[in-house]
Amino acid sequence: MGKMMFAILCSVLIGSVSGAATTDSTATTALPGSMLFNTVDVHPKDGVISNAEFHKAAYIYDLDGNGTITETEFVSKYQSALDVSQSQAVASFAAIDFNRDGVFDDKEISAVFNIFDVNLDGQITLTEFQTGFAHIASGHGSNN
Ligand SMILES: *[C@@H]1O[C@H](CO)[C@@H](O)[C@H](O)[C@H]1NC(C)=O
Ligand SMILES: [Ca+2]
Ligand SMILES: [Ca+2]
Repeated sequence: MGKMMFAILCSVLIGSVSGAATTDSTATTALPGSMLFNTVDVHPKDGVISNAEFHKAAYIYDLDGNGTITETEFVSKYQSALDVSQSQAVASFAAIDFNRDGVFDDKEISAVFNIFDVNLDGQITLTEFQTGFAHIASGHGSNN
């Protein structure tokens, strides 16, 4: 993705940080970020999530294995995996489906990775993951 697009994503995310702080700070505190981190940091299990690990984890949501992660697949899996309501899962999908075509594609997976990877060193630490995940879990991302 271009620098411009990334800057837009960052500003959107930063915008949502201040919004989240004032409106729903309690909703994002109890999320199983570290548990999820451990399921993604697997190969190698070295305390950071690489781009490859992140992509691999994302494709767990491709339930029929046809190479496309649809909104239906994401919402279904995310809802059961994280024990959240359907509307929360839909909001989380909306936060990562940047072009709003109903598919979470490779470009968007990379975009989310880059948002999580705050210091842009190509790795996501547990702290970076928990922060990024809290925003997506609360439905903040591309749209508010
Ligand atoms: C995968 O299936 C979905 C419908 O479930 C469809 O929209 C999509 O185009 C399919 N992708 C491929 C690569 O066949
Ligand atoms: Ca699929
Ligand atoms: Ca999309």
